[in-house]
Amino acid sequence: MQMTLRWYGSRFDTVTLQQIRQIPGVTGVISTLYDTAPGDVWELSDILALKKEIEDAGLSLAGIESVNVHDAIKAGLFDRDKYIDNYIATLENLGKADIHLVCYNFMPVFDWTRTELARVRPDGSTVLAYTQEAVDQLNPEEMFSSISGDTNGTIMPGWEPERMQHIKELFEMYRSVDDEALFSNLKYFLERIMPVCDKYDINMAIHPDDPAWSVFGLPRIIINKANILRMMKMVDNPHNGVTFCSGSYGTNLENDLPDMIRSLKGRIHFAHVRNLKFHSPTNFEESAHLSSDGSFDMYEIMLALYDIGFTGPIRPDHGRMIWGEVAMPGYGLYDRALGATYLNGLWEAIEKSHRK
Ligand SMILES: [Mn+2]
Repeated sequence: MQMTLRWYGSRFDTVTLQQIRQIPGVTGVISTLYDTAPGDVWELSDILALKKEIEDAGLSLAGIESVNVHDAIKAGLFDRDKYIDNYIATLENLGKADIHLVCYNFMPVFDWTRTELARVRPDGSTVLAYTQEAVDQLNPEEMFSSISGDTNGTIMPGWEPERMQHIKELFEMYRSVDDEALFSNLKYFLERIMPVCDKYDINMAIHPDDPAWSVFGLPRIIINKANILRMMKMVDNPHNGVTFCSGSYGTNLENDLPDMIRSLKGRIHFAHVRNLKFHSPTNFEESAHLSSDGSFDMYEIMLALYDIGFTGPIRPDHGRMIWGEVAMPGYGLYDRALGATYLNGLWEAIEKSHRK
């Protein structure tokens, strides 16, 4: 296991590499070329420059989150092959730069959905939160404008203003795409990219849909154990793997997180570990990482990762906004640093108790 933090690049992130370097036990970052659009080919020189900047700061570039998949691929449009060719060219360049992990998602239109970006908790910290009741009262365009005032001046991944201007067209694109069609479009994409992944040993790690159910009538497939096992089997290659995100699969309380982890042995290439606090099955907020602050048993989650011999990068994913920090919601320095330290503590305890 390698503890990492997500980092958006020096032009976009409020957190610096020097700060990340000082968090004990964090040895790498997960980054991206944040100013590329889905469908663009990533230039090798840009990838190498990003890698060098990170390594010069004493950290490693442990993987990419994300190389986004163009909507034409997800919706299975007539021109999808052009975008898949570009995706393959990007993977080829990442492989040449000795990068072997790519996180992506296959969610139509939105990367993720929250109804509040700064819900105030009793201790005064603020967190991202979701209530189904709020979603049911909004249309998708209102959803964007309702949260866009709370981003602290940052651009949130998947909610880029340019994209949201075309939201009606995006919904139109997916009108005839149901879960089965989305599965088959994912299979087509994976079958085409597996040869380049085999050549460069690149682990593809699909991120679950968040929340793990359909919103605004859009299809959603990466939501539970049955679907993710189906996905593994439909393109049965170890490079076709997953990002296990406890906070995303955990949105559905019927998902047994440790059991899911154990069923995915060998196919979890990347882990996001964070906690949620539920007020009802459809009203939750992102809590601190500690088990006692949320609804999940974080020890059992880390133990399951240990038991399957997980060796990939892990990150504390989102954190609360605390101590007056102003940053991208979920991506401040302080609470993610506390989360990384806590998860490292759990891991050390698990490791040592197994050695005895
Ligand atoms: Mn995640």
